[in-house]
Amino acid sequence: EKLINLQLLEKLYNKNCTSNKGFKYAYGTAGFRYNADVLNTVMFTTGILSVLRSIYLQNKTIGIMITASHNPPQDNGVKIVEPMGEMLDQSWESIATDLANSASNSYNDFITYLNHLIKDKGIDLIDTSNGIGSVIVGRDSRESGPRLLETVLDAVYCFQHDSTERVSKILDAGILTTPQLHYLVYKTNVAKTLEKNEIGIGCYFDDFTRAWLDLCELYGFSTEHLKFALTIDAANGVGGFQMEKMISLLFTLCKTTVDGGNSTNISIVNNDWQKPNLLNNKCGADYVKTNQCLPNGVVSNSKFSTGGENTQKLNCSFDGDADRVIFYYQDNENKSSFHLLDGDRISTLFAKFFQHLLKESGLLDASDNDIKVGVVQTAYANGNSTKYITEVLKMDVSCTPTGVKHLHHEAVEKYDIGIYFEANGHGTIVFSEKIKSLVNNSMSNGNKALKTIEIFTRLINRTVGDAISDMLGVLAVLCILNLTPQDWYNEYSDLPNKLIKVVVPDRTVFKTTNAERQLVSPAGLQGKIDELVSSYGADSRSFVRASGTEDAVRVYAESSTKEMAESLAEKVGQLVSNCCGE
Ligand code: G16
Repeated sequence: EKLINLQLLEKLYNKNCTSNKGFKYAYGTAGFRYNADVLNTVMFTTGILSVLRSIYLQNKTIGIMITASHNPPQDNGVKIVEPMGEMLDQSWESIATDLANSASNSYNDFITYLNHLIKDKGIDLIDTSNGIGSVIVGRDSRESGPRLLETVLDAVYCFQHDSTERVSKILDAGILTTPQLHYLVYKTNVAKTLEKNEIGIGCYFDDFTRAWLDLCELYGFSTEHLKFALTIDAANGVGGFQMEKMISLLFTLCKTTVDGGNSTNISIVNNDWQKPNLLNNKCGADYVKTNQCLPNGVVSNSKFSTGGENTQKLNCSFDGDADRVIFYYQDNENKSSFHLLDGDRISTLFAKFFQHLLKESGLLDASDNDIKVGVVQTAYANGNSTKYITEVLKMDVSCTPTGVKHLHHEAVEKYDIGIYFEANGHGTIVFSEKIKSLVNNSMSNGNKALKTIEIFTRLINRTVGDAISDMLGVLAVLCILNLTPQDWYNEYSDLPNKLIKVVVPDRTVFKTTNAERQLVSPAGLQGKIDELVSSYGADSRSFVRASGTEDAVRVYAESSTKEMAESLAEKVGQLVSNCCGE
């Protein structure tokens, strides 16, 4: 009377796991990510793993997001979400890999590893009184999504009690953004402890619109009269139509009439999410960040004329699953007037803002409060952003390897207000329980700064980077501090930089240390890079690391001029290629 129906398991294994036998899977920066044709096996094992993890965690709900985020349309992948909305516990990543690879070998290997896992983790599939597993699955707009979803559903369906016919619970949340799925998982688990029934994605819209409207009321700005004309490039992904819903709600709640959900101030371009082949194609956050130019569909010029008034024009780009956002503007047709406000700039804006709020709030006056505020970055952070935070704002900065899971962990461990953004626009702000209770306990005196911090703990998606919530956060800060996009940009100047991809026969030979800033393998390559970098002068830096989402090695370089940064990246790229050719 075990919870797994073995006959069904074998049948569904044969249906799902035999098309690409022997394929070797590896858990990457954000889950498994490959060409969609080879994903069936790992989708099946991820379904199995998620139910087991749920039972292991006393029936807390686990999330599965089927997405390949910024990758091209033919790819897909899966991210596993923990009960409080974080990325899968890192100690389970190798388990996820081993389970997938055992299934890729043979049914016998799969069953052997599965038994070992169940025994090793002490997962009780006989006495299921604590629960039989609960999973929520969502997907982005890719063509392969429905097929891969079916495989996940097959896997979960194997968990059915022979005698009671109880089946593990799975909620198909449909097409939504990755951060919406994270948030839904978190809210579901909170609701469960409150013994409430199922919760739907409506909670996402309710919570974030409420927070935004609270800020509008507190500061007297409105969605309708933003100081900017904002163009959102939705990368032809799921973020566009979710944003449309959000905008129309914001306007309905503001009780204003809006033509088709759009105001004159906010428009969405690259919103063809129903044409999956256009996804991330010459648009989206990754394209804009890497190429440092406007995406398709966004026109240049910094001014926008509404009713005779000249309004500042600001643009932003989401990525395919809307967990990243970056901003930019361009003064004229000239590409050199393109100004990027990337993840580093979002961090510095929030850092400056919270420093200001804490000062105003009076919380810093009581020395025993000892509030720790800091920024977490990766090696990709522009050298001048780090300098600005430490030298101008005089705040603490930490550096971790690439991957939100690392930054999130560091921010939670080290800070009461931990601001983390990767340069590519992926990030959020985490607030400790301590700061939340300090704020709540002192709020009764009508202090505006305290109220603002309290609202921001609700406006920012606490679980993971979220393009929609981060975008609202940035807009709010610009309104509150009365900053134009130009003011924001002029806080410091970036060191010119260049990011390139080099395709090599085997990227796994590239191993790093020191938060990915130095290579330890292939032997001798770091020495050559160091020598090259030193010939480019004091402001120069370069590093090399294998991507964990694409089959390529990334090379980043910065230097005192654009030409030098580009030349350094190219030469380091050559060193990488040569070293693989030897
Ligand atoms: C994922 C991760 C990010 C990471 C990015 C690129 O983003 O969540 O933390 O920066 O991949 O990683 P890599 O350089 O290893 O390819 P997304 O938005 O693609 O899920």
